[in-house]
Amino acid sequence: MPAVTATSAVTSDDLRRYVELLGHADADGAVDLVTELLARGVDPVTVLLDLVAPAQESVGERWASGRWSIGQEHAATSISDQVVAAVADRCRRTPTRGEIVVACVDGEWHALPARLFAEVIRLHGWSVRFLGASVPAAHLVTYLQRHDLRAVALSCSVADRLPRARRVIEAVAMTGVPLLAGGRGFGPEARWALRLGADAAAVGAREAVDILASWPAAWRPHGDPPPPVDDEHELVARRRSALVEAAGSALDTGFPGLRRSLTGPARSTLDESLGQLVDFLVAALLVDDVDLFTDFVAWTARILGTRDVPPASVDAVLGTYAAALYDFPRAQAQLAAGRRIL
Ligand code: B12
Repeated sequence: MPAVTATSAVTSDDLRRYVELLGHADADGAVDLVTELLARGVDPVTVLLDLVAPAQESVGERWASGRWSIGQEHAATSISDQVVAAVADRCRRTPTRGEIVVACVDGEWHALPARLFAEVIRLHGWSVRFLGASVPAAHLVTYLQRHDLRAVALSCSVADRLPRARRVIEAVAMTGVPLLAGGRGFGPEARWALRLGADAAAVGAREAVDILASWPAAWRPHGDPPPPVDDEHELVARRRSALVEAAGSALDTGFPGLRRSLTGPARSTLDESLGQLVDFLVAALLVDDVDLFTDFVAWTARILGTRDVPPASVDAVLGTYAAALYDFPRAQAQLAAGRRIL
């Protein structure tokens, strides 16, 4: 392996400059910066994974801590999208391997992580058809029937989409086309993807490149996934609206004036979190992993905390859900674990 020289890596100064340009919504400046890096000899995959991806993480952190508005985050992401397109344009490759379709799970709007992954594998010689955000299972299946593709790469960034990911994975399995699943929504080491029946899984694009190179040897060809433990996830999902309504009333009773006192974005973050807590509970029940739920509870408390919403209100919401779901033993256990970490 050749030694990495100072000029062939992305430096912390490059990253700082790039995030600053995103903060100023300076698209030309951002494209100029990556053009400069490519001219300096930085590998395009390094630009994508060591500049654009960590910068986007930092964008997420700034939004989470309330330092950046949603508008700033949207502007930054749109610029990173332009930057990825610019890298793709300046670094074209003649495909030497098969054709792969990359799509996001139905309801998953994080297209940029999937796009980064798609460009990385394209730079490694794969021919890529990129279908973008939120592709419903039926449309994906129709597409597979019309094109002769080597594999499907399914992207999921947020774990509350796992029930839909399961439907997509099951539908693709019927077509016989192998499916590689990836993205942070599939959990640590993408373990929930295998639980839902994916043939192979990876969190990051770099490991996925190795997995694709080893295709099909390292893949689990349509092995039957273990069935869900029971149907609690479906029964809880059906009660979503009633649960959210009960939680809203509990907040208004237990924390009078709280919701009215919040500004627009903080208020909508709190209101959305009521449904998201149910969605993550459903996903955690589906893959039977309490960490999925407790991690989200901790995340919610942190996000709401930076928006002046007390953690006790999250506890009150979980308490309301626990009372309403008294006859669901696994949901009870998850909710109790969620309340313990608050
Ligand atoms: C931009 C952004 C958005 C944009 C997305 C626009 C777009 N074009 O992508 C919009 C505004 C739509 C959005 C919406 C939401 N977002 Co958002 N978003 C982000 C942000 C800031 C950047 C995303 C990004 O570009 N990441 C790029 C890199 C960093 O992602 P990556 O996962 O490392 O990508 C690699 C791997 O995942 C892998 N990979 C990806 N796909 C695949 C596929 C395969 C097969 C393989 C093998 C690998 C692979 O390859 C990539 C390169 O290595 C992230 C912050 C973050 N840390 O990512 C939050 C973040 C993901 N969002 C978050 C949230 C909560 C939401 C919302 C729920 C907010 C809301 N209240 O509405 C919604 C959900 C929408 C939905 N249902 O999908 C949270 C998730 C928290 C959690 N606990 O899960 C994050 C982490 C923000 C935060 N810091 O808290 N978001």
